[in-house]
Amino acid sequence: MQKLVLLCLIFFSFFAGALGQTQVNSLLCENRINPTCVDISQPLLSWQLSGNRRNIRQSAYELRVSTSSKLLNQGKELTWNSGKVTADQSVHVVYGGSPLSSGKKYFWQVRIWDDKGQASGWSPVAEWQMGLLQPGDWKASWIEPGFIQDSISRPSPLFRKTFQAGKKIQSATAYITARGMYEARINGQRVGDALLTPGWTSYRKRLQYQQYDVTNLLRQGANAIGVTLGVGWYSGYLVWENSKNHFGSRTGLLFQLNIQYTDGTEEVITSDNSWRSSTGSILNSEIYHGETIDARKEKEGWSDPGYDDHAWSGVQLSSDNNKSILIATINEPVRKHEQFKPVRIFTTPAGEKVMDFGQNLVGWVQVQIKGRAGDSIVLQHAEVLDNKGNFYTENLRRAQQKNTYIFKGNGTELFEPHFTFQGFRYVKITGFNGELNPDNFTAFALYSDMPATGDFSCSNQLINQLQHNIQWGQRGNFLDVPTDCPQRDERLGWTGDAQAFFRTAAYNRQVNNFFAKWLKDVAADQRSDGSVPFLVPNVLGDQSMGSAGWSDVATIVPWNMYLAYADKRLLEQQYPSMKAWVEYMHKQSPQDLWNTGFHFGDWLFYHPDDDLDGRAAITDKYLIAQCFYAHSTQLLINAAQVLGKTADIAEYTPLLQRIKAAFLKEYVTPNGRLVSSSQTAYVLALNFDMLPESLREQAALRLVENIKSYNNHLTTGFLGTPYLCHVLSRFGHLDMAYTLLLQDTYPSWLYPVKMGATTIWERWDGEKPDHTFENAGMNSFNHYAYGAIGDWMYRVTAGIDTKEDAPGYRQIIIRPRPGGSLTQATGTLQTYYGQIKSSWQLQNGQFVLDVEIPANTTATVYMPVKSGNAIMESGKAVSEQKDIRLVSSDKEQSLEIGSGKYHFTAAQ
Ligand code: RAM
Repeated sequence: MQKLVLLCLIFFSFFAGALGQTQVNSLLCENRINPTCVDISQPLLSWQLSGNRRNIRQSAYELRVSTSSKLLNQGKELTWNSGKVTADQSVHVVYGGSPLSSGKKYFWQVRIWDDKGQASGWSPVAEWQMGLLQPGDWKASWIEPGFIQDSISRPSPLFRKTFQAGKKIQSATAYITARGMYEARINGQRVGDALLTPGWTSYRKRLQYQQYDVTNLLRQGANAIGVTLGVGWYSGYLVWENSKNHFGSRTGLLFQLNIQYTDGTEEVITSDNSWRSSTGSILNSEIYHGETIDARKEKEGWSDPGYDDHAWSGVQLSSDNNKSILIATINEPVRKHEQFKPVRIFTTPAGEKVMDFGQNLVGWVQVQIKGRAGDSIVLQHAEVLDNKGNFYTENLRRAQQKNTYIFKGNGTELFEPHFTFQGFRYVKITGFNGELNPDNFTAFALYSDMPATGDFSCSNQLINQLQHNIQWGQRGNFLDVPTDCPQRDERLGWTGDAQAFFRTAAYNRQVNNFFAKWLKDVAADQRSDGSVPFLVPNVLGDQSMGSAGWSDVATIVPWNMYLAYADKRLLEQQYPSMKAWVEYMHKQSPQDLWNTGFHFGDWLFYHPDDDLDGRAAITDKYLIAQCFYAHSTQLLINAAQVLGKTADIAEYTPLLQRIKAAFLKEYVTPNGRLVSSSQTAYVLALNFDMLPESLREQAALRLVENIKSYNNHLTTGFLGTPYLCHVLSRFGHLDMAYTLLLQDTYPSWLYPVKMGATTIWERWDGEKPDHTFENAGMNSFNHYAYGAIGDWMYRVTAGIDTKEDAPGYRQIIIRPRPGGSLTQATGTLQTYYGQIKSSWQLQNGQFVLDVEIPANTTATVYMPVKSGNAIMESGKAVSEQKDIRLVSSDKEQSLEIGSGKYHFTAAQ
């Protein structure tokens, strides 16, 4: 029967497609496919149009929502029927039906009318499930183990509960969270596949719970629930000072299972004082240090109903039973992704057994091997080998990154950790005397499960490897929060790194829910005077705040989120946080000059090894602060314009002028020379429009001169680097931007690539040409900040961008800018509307450009050819094509197009 329905569907869509009918698909609720755990009273709904002709637009839509998929199809008893709405909006349509209820599932579909007024069929049915909307919906109590916990090694507690399901089960939903991390089982089977749950938030103010459909794990009759906890971010070691218990010292569990029986009755099973507790095989588990598992201590069958738990302890109710801070999880969970086998197992000169997985990744190694009872196998993790080829862990500082598995000795045993992760390419094995076979070891990459959206490739293989490294830097550092690095005793949500990399991140993956969640923590951890922490979640305390370029995350990420995803609701929600941060700077700046306080400055800018002529590329920290003060104020004004906050526009526009005037007075000579003659100083002044028009051209020339004086090398740090090539290409120095991009001696983007890097390094010269290392105190080989060049590769080389006044790629810009020795480049981007593609090549004096524009959008395509050179599309002159509008000027030629695929050619 199912097969028949599927066949009919395939036939129908083929038929509809052949008829040229527009179809609707890819339905998203709150940016996700069929999400559970929605606690928003008016979720946002989006869909895509497709069809096989050009210029598809939506002229109207109709949405319907129901609590039953059957009734939905019949159009009966609808929770919402939007009726036919004349609008071209297909993204972030606000649910407008009757109030949504806690825990309920909703089914929905949409049909549209296209630009010809032709109706599509109804889309396939999608669904979402609400979370628990009121604190009172939580019937469960927070529980802790009933035994005295070992506060030093902290074995993972086990919790257990059995119950009878007296009737036939219709559906069952589990709501789970923990102080610490949890892994839950029902009747011996794991609940869901999310890892490191409940994820990391500012736990004192916001704690996420997850929601699982567990209908299939339950059965009529006896059932058992088993949950184990780790200390995780909640009370594990965090920050380099070897401190733990940042959010509390007592781990705990909150568990609720809502069962619907087929007879319409409901039963709720909750964590309470009837549960049992004990310990099992996890002797300790720390994010930085790894996990120790003693398989001999495993309590076999401990989450099955038949297990005998009479020797277990009871549990205690937590003294803190607060449920008011619980929030639904909106971002994608951390899951297992790529798998790697060792590409090489070898003995180092120091005599150690090491395996190389070929990729610096973040996750863990699963071991499947035989051993004798009581023997152990110890895995230590490192990113690099030293210049002698030995296993190198000094740059991990205090993080041990060590997993120890003790065998129980009955055949092949499978081990992997639960509440930790490692950053590594190399694994050293000790304690195991048997032969090491690659089959016994599998490395899994773990990261937040955000859909991949972008790709970039070109004719230069080193740049392609750079793109690979950027993407792996993102995978490894997007584990529920954006971190600086994933391996040493840090792994923290550094705000400066996140803002620097945001735009690149939003090309590579759909990061809106990931960052929407984190931005709420940014706002939650903002101090009452508006200052923003260096880290979010903030585990450094109330004094570690207010650095230029770090705290500006509060304005830079929301604004750039708006450009990438056009979600006004998010901008509105973040607006108070954006404004508070600008107000904070305002208060620090009596003469409109922000020249006080601590700043990281242009972090890790280039210091020559032999600083003989004193030319380290230092940029005055207050000059930087003033530039970011202006930038944040500008972004606040932008947001106020979008949100119609006229009073704020009137207030901040003159403030911005005064900030720029104060900058000119303090940091710029009358002839336009900046007091810091560094690349970053010129880059920031130009990128943030700090200079009057009349001084810009010569400032750009000074920047170029500076680069030349370093023999065509960059010297910028975390703050200058993201904008460096953008400033060069914007001010007419595209050639220099390409020279920097293609430079391969350090400092440069390709130097690490040439040294064999598989991720982005924290420092330009993390490993020197002689294979010695930079200062081990701060030398990560997986730090995404310098990967911010990815944004330029997508936006300038491939040329994919959005118009700022039609953001979220509603109106697309395709403006490829070939340069350097590149002969070909391709960028693709999955947007809410569908795929954008810009792929160019230089072929016998011709510029060839293949473009793909999704339905319900339009694009302006800029051809980088001399005006007057005739542009052809699929072999016909564009001037003769009705649906392409050519705008030609002395400077450039552009084409206005609608959706579809295009093949443009023109003489260069
Ligand atoms: C380092 C981190 C991070 C940076 C801060 C200032 O410890 O690696 O990248 O933002 O310092």
